[in-house]
Amino acid sequence: MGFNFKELQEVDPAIYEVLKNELNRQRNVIELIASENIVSPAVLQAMGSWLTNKYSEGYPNKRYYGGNEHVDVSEQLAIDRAKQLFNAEHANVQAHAGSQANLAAYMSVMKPGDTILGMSLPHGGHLTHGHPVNFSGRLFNFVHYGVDKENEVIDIEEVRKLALEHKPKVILAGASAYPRKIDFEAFRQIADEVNAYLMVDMAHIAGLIAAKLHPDPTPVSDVITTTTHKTLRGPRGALILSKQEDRFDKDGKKNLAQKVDFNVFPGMQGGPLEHVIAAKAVAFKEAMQPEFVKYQEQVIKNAKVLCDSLKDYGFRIISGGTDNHLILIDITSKGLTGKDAETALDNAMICTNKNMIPFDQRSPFNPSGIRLGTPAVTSRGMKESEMKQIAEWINKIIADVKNTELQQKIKQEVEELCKGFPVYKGVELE
Ligand code: DSN
Repeated sequence: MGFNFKELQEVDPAIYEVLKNELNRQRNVIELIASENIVSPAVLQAMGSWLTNKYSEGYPNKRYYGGNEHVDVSEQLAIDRAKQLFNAEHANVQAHAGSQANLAAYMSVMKPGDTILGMSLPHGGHLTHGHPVNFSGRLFNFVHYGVDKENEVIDIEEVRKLALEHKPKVILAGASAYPRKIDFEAFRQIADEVNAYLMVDMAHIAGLIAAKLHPDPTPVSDVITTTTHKTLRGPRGALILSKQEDRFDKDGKKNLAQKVDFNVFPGMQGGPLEHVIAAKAVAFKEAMQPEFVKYQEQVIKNAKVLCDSLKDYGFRIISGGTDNHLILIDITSKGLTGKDAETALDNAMICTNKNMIPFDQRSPFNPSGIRLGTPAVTSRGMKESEMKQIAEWINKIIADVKNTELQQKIKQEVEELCKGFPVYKGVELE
């Protein structure tokens, strides 16, 4: 892999040191954070390029600055590939991150103060799905649905009941800690019953959807947001897809696609990150290859094996299993809190994150759960046998959580395993 950091080493040894240390960390860690992944060298090269020098406010062929003839090509490729990958009518590739994508999408289908029905954060939703501390909860009137207390799966009857009661302008489907398939068609039916837009935030599962391994939100949604760096395995950033037509404003000055573009720029953002947009184009191309489908199949297989092995060790799994890339564990079933478990696993270089679980009695700073995911370990080439090994390590650490000697011993075993699955082979930082 062709990367040379000589100039950086000379100009800024402190930052060079951070890059070196972080590469070593990524090489020696079992990365189970469900929202992380490892991008390809091609994505890294596009992102770490001189395209960052260009100002290109506006859209391809309609810019406020000169000299955009080349970034017009990369941005148009990103748009066309995103549309092709998800079979969407319109794509905006400029959103800097998932939060910005969600704000632009909200502003395209609502006005501040309007009512929107989304999934609550402790039940698997996201901060930008109406949490009171976030812009979303401050600007819009969010009503929240959750999962059923018994089976911990989205309670679609509750969604219908709340929709009929509150008559939201928008219904939002999508989650950041939900291990089951989402039935977008059922959400569409409810949206139709109450004359609402359907918005989907598919950030976690975009890669699975691109590989056709999860129900597809595109035919039934008005607007879809996603980050590009999770299962989709692109650069850190976001994407908005939409229908051309606005179903409730057919004769308006702008159609829905135009509203989305307007709300990203000039509505919310300034200059687009053209180096990141070029890297998104590369990632979308990679996601169209047959190997990408095989990768996503393995992500799901790995999650199932990891989940089943943990279940066999007596862990309580939220909803009893997983259909996607992530597993949510009620770690109080082992007499621990999410924070204790995260710290102990971290000590052995097994990286997870503490997470709220549905109906959590604890606080977000020390919740009852941990969330695990398989996108990053699968990108390294790990398969079912490694998942069984990881589950065994997790079980040993959690069973004897204060045993720092054991954590150090497992850390060495983790390092040994990681050597067989190199990250950015050939990049050597002294
Ligand atoms: N922070 C992301 C996650 O971990 O799911 C969501 O934004």
